[in-house]
Amino acid sequence: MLTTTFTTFLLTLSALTFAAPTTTSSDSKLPSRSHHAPRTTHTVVAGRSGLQFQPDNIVAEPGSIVEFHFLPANHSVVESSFAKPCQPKDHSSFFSGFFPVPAGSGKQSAEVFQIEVRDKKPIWFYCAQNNGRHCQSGMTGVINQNFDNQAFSLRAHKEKAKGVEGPSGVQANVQGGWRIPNPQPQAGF
Ligand SMILES: [Cu+2]
Repeated sequence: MLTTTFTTFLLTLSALTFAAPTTTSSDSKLPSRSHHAPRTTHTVVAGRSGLQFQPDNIVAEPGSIVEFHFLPANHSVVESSFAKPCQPKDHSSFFSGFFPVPAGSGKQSAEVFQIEVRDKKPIWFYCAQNNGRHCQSGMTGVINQNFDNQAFSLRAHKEKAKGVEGPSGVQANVQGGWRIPNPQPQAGF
């Protein structure tokens, strides 16, 4: 009798132990994509109508994707801080590499660069092309600007960028996002 009760207790215990839901992560590469659905993609075009990103002031929910498309001639996108507009924010800041596209080809780059928005904090970015000083000439932007604080506005950021005297910085490698074949070659036109 006692044995039966004890066995029942053990069975109940093991049922409880194995009833807990388990989560698995199959993707160990960095950065991993989080698994939100449905997912919104915000398209940004670099280099249309001169040295600028269009749009350059993006509001994006956490979990959404910002997809950069590149027009002639040779643009890039790098994450910066507010305080230092034309330098990578830190060693982990995203960097797309450069996207050479023949001038006058009427085409955009065959590849795009995607980043995932992780939270609601402002993400500042710039183009690191030094031939023509793109960052200093207005090629900066922001995702999730704090609209309640004009001290940290995109306008203030562009003013700061204008005053940068040295060259713009890049990372050693493409990182912090996905450089992939252009899934929407007509996007942004
Ligand atoms: Cu550029």
